Amino acid sequence: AVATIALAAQATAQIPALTPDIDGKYVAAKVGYGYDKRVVMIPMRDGTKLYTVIVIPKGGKSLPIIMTRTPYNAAKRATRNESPRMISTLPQGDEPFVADGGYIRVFQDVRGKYGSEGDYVMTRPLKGPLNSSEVDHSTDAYDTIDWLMKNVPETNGKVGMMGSSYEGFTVVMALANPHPALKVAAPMSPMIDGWMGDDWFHHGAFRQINFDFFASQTTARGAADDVTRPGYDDYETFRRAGSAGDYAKLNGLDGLPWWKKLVENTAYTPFWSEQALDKTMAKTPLKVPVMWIQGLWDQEDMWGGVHAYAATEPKDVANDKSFLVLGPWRHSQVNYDGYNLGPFKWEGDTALQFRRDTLKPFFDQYLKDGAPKADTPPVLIYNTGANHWDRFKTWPLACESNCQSTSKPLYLAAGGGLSFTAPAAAKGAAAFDEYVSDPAKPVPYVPRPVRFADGDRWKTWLVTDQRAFADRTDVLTYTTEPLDKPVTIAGVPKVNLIASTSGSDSDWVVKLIDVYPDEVPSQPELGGYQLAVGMDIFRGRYRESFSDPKAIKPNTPLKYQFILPTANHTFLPGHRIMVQVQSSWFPLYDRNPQTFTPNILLAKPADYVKATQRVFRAGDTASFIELPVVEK
Ligand code: PG9
Repeated sequence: AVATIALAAQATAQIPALTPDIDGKYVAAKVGYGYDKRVVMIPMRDGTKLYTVIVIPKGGKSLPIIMTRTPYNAAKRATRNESPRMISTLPQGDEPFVADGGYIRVFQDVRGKYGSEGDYVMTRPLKGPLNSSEVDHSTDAYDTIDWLMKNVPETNGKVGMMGSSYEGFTVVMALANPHPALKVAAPMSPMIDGWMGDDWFHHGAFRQINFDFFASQTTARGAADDVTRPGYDDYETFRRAGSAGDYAKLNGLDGLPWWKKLVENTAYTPFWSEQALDKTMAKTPLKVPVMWIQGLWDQEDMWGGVHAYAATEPKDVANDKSFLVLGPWRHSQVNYDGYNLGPFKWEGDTALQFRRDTLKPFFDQYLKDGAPKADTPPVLIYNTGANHWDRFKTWPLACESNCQSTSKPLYLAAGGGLSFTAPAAAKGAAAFDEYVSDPAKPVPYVPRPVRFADGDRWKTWLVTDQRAFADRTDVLTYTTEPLDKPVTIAGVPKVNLIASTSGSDSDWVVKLIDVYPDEVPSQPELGGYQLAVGMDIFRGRYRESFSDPKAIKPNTPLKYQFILPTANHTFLPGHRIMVQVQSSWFPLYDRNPQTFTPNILLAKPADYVKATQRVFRAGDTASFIELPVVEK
């Protein structure tokens, strides 16, 4: 018994007391780090502090800063990989800038998101009628730059800003009243006018894919839960729900403040027109050189970059402030690989070529002490048919008047034809083609099943083969003969549709398509491919006024004029040009009930009716697309 007691005492002495293994004291050893990452809370003029990550090359001196202001988590944006190398830590798009340790990089959370204090307001408008507070993204950018100038000893006192989409919008905001140290800016696919053709609406038609976006943006300060949907096919889910408003209600999104703003501003109210940044930027000459950048198949912000360029260019009298770059890219692809978009392959990595050979020298010129003047073309645009970059002095090359070439009408013709020759006046009854648009069976925007959550499908949807829709009985298709010589367009195609509906409201979707030859030996899957060069939707109730919607007079041919996305495209010999017309594009766009209701977002099941649609094509009711054809 004595021995047992002795053994037990010995065992107790050897067993250490239980202690916790997370003591919160660990600091990772930064072995071999080529940079310093500082996280600071920068105070704004109203006392709100914004979470800011500053990444500085080790030993850096007299370096310029490139800044991005984001609603998408600055800490994450500054951490592609956890790596001791700056090039690996920062996003892919930054590689040319940081490869030689020549730049300081700053990412900041906008107010109200992730690490930043303050209230979040979706794309917070500039101070003024829509913003009675003393702060906006322009003042926040100003205050941040001011702080960086005083607190980052490694800088040479020069700042550039770049960023895409929402981050492009914050770049443009900083230009409204730029800090003197802001020397250059590159808004990429910036959100400029959310009603005309960026994110929220296109010519008044609501983009339902944004339910997911604003739910993720406005249900939490940080990362929000993913939106769940009951079925695999969003086409069916949204069709069953009814109107966009019914979908919002069913999913508990109708209480979100942003949804209420959308419902109150379904038309082009001052809420939209007053915050359209192309209008703001047009008012005063640019103080800072700006390179407006976007993709030619930009599925989110197709309107912004080109319109902001067009708005600022006239006041750029010395031709040294407003530059335009359009690549063969999807939304934000400028910051990733640019070898291809879907099955369309380009001459190398067009995105890297641009970042390395054009954007970096442009930033260097304005930001690096003693850097040479860059050889920046006023306009750099990829020709998506001939497959090469074009450097132009002005843009567009062709338009209705005062351009190098004058646009040419391409007429919808009898028997599904399409021709540059004006059709004769119809003898007897007016010539038209007809289809029935049935809201119960809307035309899908991509072949079903439709998955908004499938990011890869979304990124390439604008280059979807339009053959999937060409033969539906509710899609009209018009095609030229195979071309015997190239036709190059460089500018903005404009739709002149003369159409009637048996309903009292209607949507019109028009697509300008390059039809590939029946056989493409080098890439057989492109044989007969119908590639949309530009397509868009127009909500008929806005025919006379964007701000004051009106019912459409039934069964009356009326003119619908709207623009298609900007294009620089050569239709090659052997290809055909095609135009498709339809009245729905679901579920990307909510359905038009085809009965005039005060607010389409709140339409009720009884409002949805079939309508007989006619597209006219002769004499003074000829429908055509004004094509910006370049004459040699
Ligand atoms: N296209 C996105 C967005 C920007 C602004 C408002 C709403 C959406 C984006 O990619 O950031």
